Amino acid sequence: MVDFSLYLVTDRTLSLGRSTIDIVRAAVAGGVTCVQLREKKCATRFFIEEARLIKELLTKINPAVPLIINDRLDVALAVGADGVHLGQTDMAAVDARRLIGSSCIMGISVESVADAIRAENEGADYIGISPVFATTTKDDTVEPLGLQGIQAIRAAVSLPLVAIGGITADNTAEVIRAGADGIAVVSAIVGSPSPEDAARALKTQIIASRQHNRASTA
Ligand code: TZP
Ligand code: MG
Repeated sequence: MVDFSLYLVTDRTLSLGRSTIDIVRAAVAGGVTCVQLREKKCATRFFIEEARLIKELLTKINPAVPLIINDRLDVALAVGADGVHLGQTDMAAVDARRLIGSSCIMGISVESVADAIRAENEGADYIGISPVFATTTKDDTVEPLGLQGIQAIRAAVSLPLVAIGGITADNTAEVIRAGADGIAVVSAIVGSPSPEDAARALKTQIIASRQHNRASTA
């Protein structure tokens, strides 16, 4: 069972000159439970080399933390990554599933309740709700879905839900209370002077808000 509670999405352009591998190492030390390698502009060979290094690192420091590759099934298959993450204009989920097989994790970004229901029907393992809040990290997002968007998707599907977009330690609690199983962040960790401390602060919020959810449903 994969723990999607604190999901790091990498971005070399926001890392203040630090390497992705150093960011990942620090973030995992701070409590990140899942890592997505997201490379929008680099040679395929570089992407594969980097993915292989990060897979080796995770296997060494915390084998329970899966490596998910953004968009590129070929890169995921080449390095034996744990999963792939696809958006609404990437390869269709049914085609991807045929290529990656049943044991590879497949995450799908959704921008509406209808997308979420389709992703569930098409064999996704988890859903990324995108974006929850406004963000400058990604420039082709739809209007933010907000906390109401999380609630509506929570009511429609039973897959694990990971919220992404504009999430910080200040709004993590409301995101979890709205029904997300986890948060995915780029800038809150990658752009922090201390990715380890940033991850730890987010984790603290997640744990506290889960306890709050449990207490209020008991
Ligand atoms: N997909 C939807 S929003 C987003 C991605 C990759 C970027 C989120 O970045 P940040 O910095 O956590 O707002
Ligand atoms: Mg994509």
